[in-house]
Amino acid sequence: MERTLLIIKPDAVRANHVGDILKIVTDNGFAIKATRMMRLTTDQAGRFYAVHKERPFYHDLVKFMTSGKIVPVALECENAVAKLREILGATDSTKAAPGTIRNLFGTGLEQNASHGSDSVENGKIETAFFFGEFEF
Ligand code: FUP
Repeated sequence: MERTLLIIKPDAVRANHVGDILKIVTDNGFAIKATRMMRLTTDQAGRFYAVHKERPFYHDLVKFMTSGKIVPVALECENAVAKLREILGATDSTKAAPGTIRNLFGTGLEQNASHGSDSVENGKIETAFFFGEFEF
């Protein structure tokens, strides 16, 4: 069974959309394997987004991701990585297809309500970033 990481970002947690987003995810056939609510430190957010370190938006992204609590969620289903990205919609919420999570709950490119792993390998790495094997 493929594993992927969903993060409900600070904008969506602040707006009280955690329940709405989890319902969409489970209605689409995903099993929730592990979750928690937490606030990332600057160091943790910087490490999570290390691949974007040289990009101009990195500093603001880390600031946003540490601006409030997040809800990381380890999900499993067949084709979990591609399927989650499909129901999240385009990275820029203003361009996300109607009915997708970013369309419904995001407001922009940075404040896009959610993160989904972008490859099967990153699905494994990112779920392991937040959850130990004993939590599965
Ligand atoms: P995604 O894989 O959909 O999360 O998108 P990217 O890896 O391209 O971007 C990572 C995060 O950086 C996204 F959540 C949005 C944010 N971002 C910006 O804030 N500004 C940009 O110009 C590009 C991306």
